Amino acid sequence: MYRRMGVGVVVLLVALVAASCGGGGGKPSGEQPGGPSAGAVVTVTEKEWSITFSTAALKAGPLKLTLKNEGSIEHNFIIKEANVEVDSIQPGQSKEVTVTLKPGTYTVMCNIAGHAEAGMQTSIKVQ
Ligand SMILES: [Cu+2]
Repeated sequence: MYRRMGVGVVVLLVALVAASCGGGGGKPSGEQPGGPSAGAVVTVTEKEWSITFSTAALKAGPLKLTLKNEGSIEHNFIIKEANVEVDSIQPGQSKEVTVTLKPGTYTVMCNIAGHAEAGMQTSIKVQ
């Protein structure tokens, strides 16, 4: 049994080495071999009057959002369809929230009166 496992590991290693020596022809893959449990990290910058995601390529599953308020007044962070609400992010402050999103389109906004209307509303696509 141990012998069999040993052979399996060797075969796997050879396959990995072969893959990594395969030349520069392949495009780099964004997939991490560690598995999906790690979750992606995305920075969201809020200020007057915008909400900006560090990446537009959001994948379904656990997502760690770092919410940065780079404005000069307090803001909130809402993902409507996912019932995510982070209140009272002060100027210069960062808050972290982990969300698990399914594929779809979500409305992201600050719900302080007048802020969404002024531009602090956007939609994100999760694939
Ligand atoms: Cu706001």
